[in-house]
Amino acid sequence: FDETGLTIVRVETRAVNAPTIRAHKLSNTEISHKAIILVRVILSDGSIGHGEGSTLGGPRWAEESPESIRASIDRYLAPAILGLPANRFEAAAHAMARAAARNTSAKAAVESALYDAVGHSLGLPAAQLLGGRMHDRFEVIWALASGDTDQEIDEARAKYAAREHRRFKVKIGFAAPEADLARLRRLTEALPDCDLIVDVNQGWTAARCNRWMPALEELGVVLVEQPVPAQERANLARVTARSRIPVMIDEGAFSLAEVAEAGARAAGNVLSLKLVKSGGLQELKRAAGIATAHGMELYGGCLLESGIGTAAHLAVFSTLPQLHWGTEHFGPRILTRDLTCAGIRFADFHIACPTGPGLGVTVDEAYIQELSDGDWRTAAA
Ligand code: MUC
Ligand code: MG
Repeated sequence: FDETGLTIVRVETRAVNAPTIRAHKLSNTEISHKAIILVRVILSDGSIGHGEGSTLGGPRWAEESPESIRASIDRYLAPAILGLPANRFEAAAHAMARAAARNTSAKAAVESALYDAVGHSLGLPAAQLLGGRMHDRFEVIWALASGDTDQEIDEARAKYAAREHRRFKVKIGFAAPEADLARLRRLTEALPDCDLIVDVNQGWTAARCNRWMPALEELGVVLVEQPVPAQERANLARVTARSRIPVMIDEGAFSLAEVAEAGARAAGNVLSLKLVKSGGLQELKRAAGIATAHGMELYGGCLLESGIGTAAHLAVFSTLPQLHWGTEHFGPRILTRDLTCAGIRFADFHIACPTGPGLGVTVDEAYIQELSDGDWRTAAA
């Protein structure tokens, strides 16, 4: 028993497939629906918390799939935490770490739900439980990823005119570099007041980087994300050393040891922070600390989460002394309809950090019911 007397009594999962407003293309996958595993944690006082397990294109962006996330929660992670004191977050994370290696998206989903549930029970925002807020809002980046330049120009101009976004991340690496460069040139000409970031999603070799990074520099691209394969941290270090544009490591650094290695080798000078990589809110804060200790800048990454996962990220981001590049949590807007109906607010190129108890969002139960093919499934101890 703990100070509050609260225990974890039930963990439930549910699979939904939420449509996106358009196709979203990466170098290695393309989606028109976002598969999401939702988690619900129920405490002994009846408090409920929600979390979200994210993937992109099945096991394409990383090794976890919606099916594996749900199975690892139901079969291993939930039994490991059932009956534990609810507000001992470190102990719950430790129990999950012992129950399963990696499975970071699954662990992050459960931990998000736990913070949400305890926050609701105590009437405190999750950010308060993570050290307290230092920021109220962040500049929010939008991703251009249809691959159709005319459509992307129209989309970006509309976002800019509506004061929704003025920094854009362009997904490249699915076409030849010559074609990507031509597309980027048209985008820079059409969006003179906007910043462009490119995400190659591991699509280039180090040799291609040597050949094409100077051209990106010439176009005024402000940041290049994960140009080479994830496991090639030595090559990423070489590319970073040669580049005058900041280089961000994304798929190449999941664990704290990988973040430390990236920092020590200067494999990237910016880290993309994601729950799906860190495996939990506390671990995400630690990743930020390790990167900062190595002099890396921080970027608030996403994996197209709905408002639930977005709020979990914002809870952590809001407690960091500095998030140099702002965040790309545009997920609630890429879905035709978000899974939350209150708490997520975008205004004047920014996203506001929710302030209510727990994650500070209201889950749209009716819409979730509409989207999912089954009911909540209870994990047995
Ligand atoms: C990634 O690799 O960054 C995040 C935004 C987006 O458009 O794709 C994702 C994944
Ligand atoms: Mg990326």
